[in-house]
Amino acid sequence: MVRACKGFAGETGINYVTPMTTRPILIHPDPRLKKVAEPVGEITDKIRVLAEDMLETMYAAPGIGLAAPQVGVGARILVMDCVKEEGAPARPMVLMNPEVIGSSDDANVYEEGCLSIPDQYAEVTRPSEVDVRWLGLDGEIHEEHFDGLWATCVQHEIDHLDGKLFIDYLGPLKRQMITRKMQKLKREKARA
Ligand code: K1U
Ligand code: ZN
Repeated sequence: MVRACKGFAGETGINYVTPMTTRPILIHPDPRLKKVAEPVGEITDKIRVLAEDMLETMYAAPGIGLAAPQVGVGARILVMDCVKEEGAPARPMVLMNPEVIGSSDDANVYEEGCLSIPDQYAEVTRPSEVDVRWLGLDGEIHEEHFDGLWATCVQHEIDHLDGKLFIDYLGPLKRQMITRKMQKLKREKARA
């Protein structure tokens, strides 16, 4: 589909007419989800298209975040929009080479999900607030303090860039049970 990315304008720097594509999301277990992603060097058109496709894929899923390894690209790029509103994108963000540069001592428990582990949810404890530094599509370094769902989401997505899934925080039995369910789901999808 070719359409103007009006909704993605603003801080993402994506505001031109371009084909937008959703990409297939990898399902756990997949070795590409376990790899540490490579830092982004130059901001090329290929990177811009990837970021745009990731936002499109995230909104279509629907989800509040997505990391490049989930669409099979081993680059340190994540997108997120945790504004809970129906309809148009609210605050689409593209973070490249994100780093947590500070985190609160107090923790937050959130029942997390993952687009690579469909229909499975579990409580994960993480710092409730984090300071994050990243490279934006505008070529500038950004820093922001995140709390609430944004803090949970950005940590979940940075984990993806380090080859880590939310189930890695669970005990071995629960993790194995979820992994088996996903193996079954993948076998069924392959047969269909
Ligand atoms: O990384 C991902 O797989 C995306 C994931 C992000 C996330 C969810 C919950 C806690 C931390 C990180 C999702 O978006 S799962 C879907 C989801 O949470 C959601 C979907 C529609 C509306 C609201 C939330
Ligand atoms: Zn995830």
